[in-house]
Amino acid sequence: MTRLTAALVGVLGVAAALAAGHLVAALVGPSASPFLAVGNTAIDFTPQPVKDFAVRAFGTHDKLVLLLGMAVVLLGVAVAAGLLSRRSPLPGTVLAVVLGLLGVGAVLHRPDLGRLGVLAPVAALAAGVAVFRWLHGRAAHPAGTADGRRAFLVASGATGLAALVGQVAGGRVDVEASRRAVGALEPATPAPPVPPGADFAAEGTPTFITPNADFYRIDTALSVPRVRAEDWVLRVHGLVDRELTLRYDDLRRRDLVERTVTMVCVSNEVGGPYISTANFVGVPLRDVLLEAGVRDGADQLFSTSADGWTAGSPVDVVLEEDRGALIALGMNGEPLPLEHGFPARLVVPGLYGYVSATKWVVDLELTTFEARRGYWLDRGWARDAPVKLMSRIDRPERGSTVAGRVVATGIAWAQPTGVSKVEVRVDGGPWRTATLGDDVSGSTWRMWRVELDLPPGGHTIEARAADRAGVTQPQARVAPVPDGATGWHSVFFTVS
Ligand SMILES: Nc1nc2c(c(=O)[nH]1)N[C@H]1C(S)=C(S)[C@@H](COP(=O)(O)O)O[C@H]1N2
Ligand SMILES: [Mo]
Repeated sequence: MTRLTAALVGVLGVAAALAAGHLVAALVGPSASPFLAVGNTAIDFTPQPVKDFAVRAFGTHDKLVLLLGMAVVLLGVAVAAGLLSRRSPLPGTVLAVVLGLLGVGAVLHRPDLGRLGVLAPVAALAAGVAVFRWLHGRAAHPAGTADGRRAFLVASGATGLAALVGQVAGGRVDVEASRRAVGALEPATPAPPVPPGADFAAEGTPTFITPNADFYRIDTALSVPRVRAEDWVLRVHGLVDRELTLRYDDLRRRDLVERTVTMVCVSNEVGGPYISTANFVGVPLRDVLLEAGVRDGADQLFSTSADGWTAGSPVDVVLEEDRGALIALGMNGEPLPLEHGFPARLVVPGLYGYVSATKWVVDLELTTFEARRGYWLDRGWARDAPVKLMSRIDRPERGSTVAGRVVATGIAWAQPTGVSKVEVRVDGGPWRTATLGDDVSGSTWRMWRVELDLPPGGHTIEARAADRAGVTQPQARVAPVPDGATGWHSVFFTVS
């Protein structure tokens, strides 16, 4: 057998294994797909500093980088398995079994899969071993003859095609069709329109409402959970007077409300990009919890996603009438995009996403902070995580050169009370009060703008915000871990 043939046999064996696993996973739970299960488990086991590094280095592409890395390693293993097996199929068979068992282990480790999930990597193992041995037999046996070569080529082609079909067919839980069928979610109570003076987008701030395609995205999901609206069920249970089981239609038939809310990630650095604003449409979370009847002693609302991710929010916060916490179904005039939690997610203004904003939410348990711990709590992050008072400078940009008069703009946020003032200073000089954009609500960011006359040369601009309670944003720099960054954003730029 030539080296090339041997490598091809190895690669096709692995392709067949992945495709078979993927196909079976479509039936027993998409995250059982062996490649994804191994990837997800790798994420769970990755040490926190490495995760932080990956997010810093690759931003929201961190997961793509992981998948590509795994694909390269797997390709290497497949080629090696083929090359080692030129004389006998034994080494490749052993490797296939080891890889399969790795998949079984990964699936067993997933919190979101029942025992049936194991069928996917078992199918992968069986298909991998069978196809590898079959192709090996074709390649080794009638070596050299034209007929033998043709038979091997046909067999390889058929395997490649079958693997492709398995991979494509496995991915098709038709959640896109389900989302299209949901159609428009008309709120009975729309959000007040955002006044045109709310942002300074022409001068460098973000638009007040972030388009869905630009909304920041943070989650641990390697593949987006694919839950169809018609299959979705939300269970409300635990320390309640009566358990509720809510279906999508139960919720969408209610009077929906629309609220403009700014969401922030706790891992946002001072000056960072992980903040966005949308019009969310949904059902007040408070109403649903009051229907269930929250018992005394329940201090935590523990929410679980379809992929097993969990978050714990303070019950008193989510029950506040003015807080406006939602079970959201829609975002900016559409059903939630898949990456932002379709069919349903939680949105709680003023709490960082990791303690409140569960996407693909399927379970709400009223419990205590003693009894259960959300996903990020055992990974170094705090239990209590209200969003911190913060401001960011968007213009001038770091390191830029500005000609003539400088228009500085930016954003500030202080959920749920709202921003009352933003001040800027240049080169440590006196503070100047910026003009604020029109106010939308305490649950959203507030944009600011100030014109500065500066001499040519290098300058450093700093900003600080104050909230409606009169608290001023603290100067001291604190890193995001464990409960959010603080400190004044400062930007160095040059006037020409
Ligand atoms: N199921 C699930 N929900 C999740 C997360 C997650 O990893 N899984 N991440 C949370 C975090 S840390 C943040 S900041 C917000 C981000 O929501 P977005 O991706 O829609 O911006 O979602 C939250 N909800
Ligand atoms: Mo986050």
